Amino acid sequence: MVGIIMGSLSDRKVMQEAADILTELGVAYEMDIVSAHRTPEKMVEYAKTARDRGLKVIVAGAGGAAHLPGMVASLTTLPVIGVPVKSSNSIDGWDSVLSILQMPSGVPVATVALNGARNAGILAAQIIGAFDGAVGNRLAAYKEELKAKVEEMSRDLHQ
Ligand code: RP5
Repeated sequence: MVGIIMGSLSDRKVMQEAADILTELGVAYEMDIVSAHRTPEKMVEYAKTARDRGLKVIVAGAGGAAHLPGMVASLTTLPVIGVPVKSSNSIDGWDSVLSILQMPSGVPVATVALNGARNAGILAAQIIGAFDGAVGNRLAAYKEELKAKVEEMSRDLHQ
């Protein structure tokens, strides 16, 4: 249901967090390495066939001159969530953030925080959960867990 792609195997550690939360929320995903600059034909093929292959949302992560999310968004009508990855050669990650965030009008990429793959996974699940009741219910339970943790912190503070 969710396609997770990344520009390099070096992005895997960050992008695995999207996969892990999707597993927790019971949302199926596939994962692949697709590079905008090094495998452009694969990127075009991936984006153009994504809808017909049954994907509903694409989570795309890349670092540096991170063109993968934006180029994929230009080739599909599926929602694309972009994860700026702070790669080893990056200028503090600003290169990744700005190249994913600053899309032209008409070609949106829902950009999460630097290395924010977990939020990308949650957002992907929320898009699916808008139409899938079971996923929606699991998300509601997840939000309750978040709430319970903060309430516990508050209790600890006042003890
Ligand atoms: C980008 O360049 C990748 O997304 C990765 O974040 C970065 C470095 O790639 P490698 O040199 O590790 O393959 O294309």
